[in-house]
Order: sequence, then C-alpha cells, then structure tokens
Amino acid sequence: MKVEIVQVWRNRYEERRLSAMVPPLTSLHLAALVPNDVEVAVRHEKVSPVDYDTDADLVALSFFTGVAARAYAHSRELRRRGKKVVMGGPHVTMLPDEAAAHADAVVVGEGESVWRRVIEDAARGRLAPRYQGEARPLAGLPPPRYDLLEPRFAVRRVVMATRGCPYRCSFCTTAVLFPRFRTRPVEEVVRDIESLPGGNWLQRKLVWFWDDNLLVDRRYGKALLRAMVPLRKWWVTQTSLDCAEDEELLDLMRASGCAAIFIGIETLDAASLRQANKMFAPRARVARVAQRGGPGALALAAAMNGYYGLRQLLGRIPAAPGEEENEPPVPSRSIEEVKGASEFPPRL
Ligand code: B12
Ligand code: SF4
Repeated sequence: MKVEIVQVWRNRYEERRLSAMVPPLTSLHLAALVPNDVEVAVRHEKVSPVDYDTDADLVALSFFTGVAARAYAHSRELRRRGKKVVMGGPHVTMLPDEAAAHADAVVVGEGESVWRRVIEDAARGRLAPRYQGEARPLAGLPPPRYDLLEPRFAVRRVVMATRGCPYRCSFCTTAVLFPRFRTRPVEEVVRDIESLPGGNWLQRKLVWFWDDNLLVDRRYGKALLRAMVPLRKWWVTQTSLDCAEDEELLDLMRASGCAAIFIGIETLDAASLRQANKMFAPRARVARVAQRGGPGALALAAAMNGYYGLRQLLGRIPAAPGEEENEPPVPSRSIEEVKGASEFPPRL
C-alpha cells in the first residue's frame, strides 16, 4: 500500500514565478502519522506537478479555498485512472458536502483522530465517504517527516507548537478549523526543532512557527521561549499585538532569537474593528506600542517594516465601508523613530 499526500497549489500571480520559500506543515505532519508498513510520499504542487500516473493507491489532497477548483480537477484525473482520492484541509472542513462530490472520501476537521482509519479502510477497499475528525489534546505527536520534503524549499524547519486561537475575530477561520486552543508539550516542540538533520546554514538556523497565535498564552509562550534560548535559532511566527506590551515576553523573544513576527493589525478604524470583533488591537494600543519605544516598539516595527528582507509582515484588511482608504496604520514618524535602533534579528 502506498499513500501520496499532495498539497494543492496555484500561484496567485500567474505572470510571476514565486520562489519556493516555506512549505506548510500539513503533509509532513500527516506523513508522520502513516503506519510504518505503509509507503508514503509527499508532494507540494509549488515545486512538483501532480502526477496522475503515480503508483500510489491512495492520493490525499490537502487544500484551502483558493485552490479548491484545482483540487477537484486533479481528483477527476486521478479517479479516471483508478486512484482512490481522499480530501481534507480548511476548505473541506468548511464545505464538506461540496468536496464530497469530488472525492472517494473526505476528512472533516483535524486529521489525527481518523487518518489511520482512512488508510486502513482504503487498504481493505472499504473507504467511508466521510470521516469526522476530533480536536484532541496534542501531546504525543510524532516529529514531522522533514526528510520527505522536496529539497527546493528554502525554509525547512516548519513547526507548530499550539493549535487554534482563543480570540474570535469574525473574519478568521481559525475557530472553525481548530475549535479549541491547545498547546503541545514544550519538550516535544524542542524535539521537532532539533529533529531535522542536514540542510544549509539558513535551513539549520531558521525555525518557522506556523501557529496562528503562538504567544497568546503568556505562560506557555514564555516556557517555550526559555527552552529555545539554548538552541540558538532564529524564529518567525504570527501572534497578536498584545504580546508587544509584555516586557518579560519581549526580552525572551529577543533572547531566544525572534527574527520577525507577523501581526494582524487589519485596520485602525474603530467601527470596523468592532465589526471584526477585534477590539484587542485598537489604534491606541498600536500607537502606544509604537510610541513608547523599547523592545515592544521594536517588535512592532519589525512586524511593520521588516528586517533583512522580511518586509511588511503586517496583516491589513482592505478598507471596510465608511473607512478611509490607505490610512497609514500608525503615525509614520513613530515608526521612523523606532526603526534603525533595532536589535532584531539578534546576533547569535
Ligand atoms: C502555511 C500557511 C500558508 C503558507 C503556505 C501555503 C501552502 N499551501 O503552501 C502561505 C504563507 C504561502 C499561505 C498563503 C495563503 N494562505 Co495560508 N495558511 C498557512 C497556515 C498558517 C498553516 C498551514 C499549516 O501548516 N497548518 C498545520 C496543519 C497541521 O494544519 P492543517 O493544514 O489545517 O491540517 C490539519 C487538518 O486540516 C487536516 N488536514 C488537512 N489536509 C488534510 C488532508 C487529508 C487527506 C486529511 C486526512 C486531513 C487533512 O489534518 C491536519 C492535522 O489535523 C494556515 C493556518 C493554520 N494554522 O493551519 C493558513 C491558511 C491555510 N491559509 C489561509 C489563507 C486564506 C491563505 C491565503 C489565501 C491568504 C491571503 N489572503 O493571501 C494565501 C493563499 C496563497 C495562494 N497561493 O493563493 C487560510 C485558509 C482558509 C480557507 N478557507 O481555506 C488558513 C486556514 C488561515 C486562516 N485561518 O484563515 N498560507
Ligand atoms: S487573533 Fe488572529 S488567529 Fe486569533 S482569531 Fe483573530 S485573526 Fe484569527
């Protein structure tokens, strides 16, 4: 029995050839959960086209909404050649009935609780049309199969320490995909970070956390960062603005090698923020963090201005009705003030 896990992809800008910078964790993680006696391969469409004549018995397609139509087209071709196709991921979780019309089976929600069963059922020729995953505790997950990742990706050490986010911004799908906020044992995260052999200097140095809000649980975030200090890595993540006002956390971010963070500011318009249920990042807080100076402002400046080519790691939602177009996110003078005095990324 052979399983091939395919991350479906389409470049947003057809005329531009995007480099293969950083892969998602999904296929490497699902590959690690495949039983030992089953052969497994992973493929990201960004770097290798889907092989309709693959020798795999079961093809697992993972995709988000923007590429759903493409995933359905792949499925049609694969099934025409007698392959069994199972689908999962954000789009399938949100529109399972639509996806089910294009697959032999769909997995709704998180995969851990059902993925093994899917493979066993496929091996017996008895795939069920639908499997419902549960949001289970995350202790005991195996390290991702980094060894299977295509060599073209510039960043290889992709990790996830938490799942979900306790906030409920109305535009965000996180609460549907990962219904409860959960953390992994720090020692297992450190094990994953250390588990990838080889690679070039940057690939060994840089850790990319794909968490939705890595530092939102302060106690956990601090424990993780403390454990990371001796690893002497650089790391990148997404988190929410409230982290920029916790001095101890910021000190730990610097000491553990924070190279850049992505902060979703979205908008500074109060009515839009209320509509988005994102009142924890109001204009006053953004300005306060920027104007106060110190590491909080540096973290924000790092997020807004970028360092070492990691530019504009700032999430912004286009103007909502009634909101002024192109309003600068914070007084640019404040940003200019904090820029330049940066200690990010730290010199290790
Ligand atoms: C890495 C990532 C990216 C990367 C790489 C994407 C890629 N495919 O190569 C980059 C930065 C390029 C990116 C871009 C975008 N992304 Co993105 N991205 C992520 C992120 C942060 C992590 C994905 C990951 O590794 N997750 C870890 C694994 C463990 O979780 P998972 O993928 O959900 O898989 C679990 C289950 O879903 C399930 N599962 C998934 N697939 C399958 C398949 C099978 C067969 C089975 C059994 C189970 C299964 O099992 C897994 C374990 O439980 C997610 C958010 C998140 N935290 O997941 C957003 C996310 C996938 N992205 C999203 C979006 C919207 C985008 C953009 C459109 C954003 C934008 N406006 O520009 C762009 C699209 C780019 C394009 N080309 O069109 C949304 C998708 C929502 C949707 N409706 O589909 C997400 C969910 C973020 C969010 N909360 O809104 N993204
Ligand atoms: S803080 Fe970020 S991850 Fe959390 S719900 Fe809001 S947008 Fe989603």
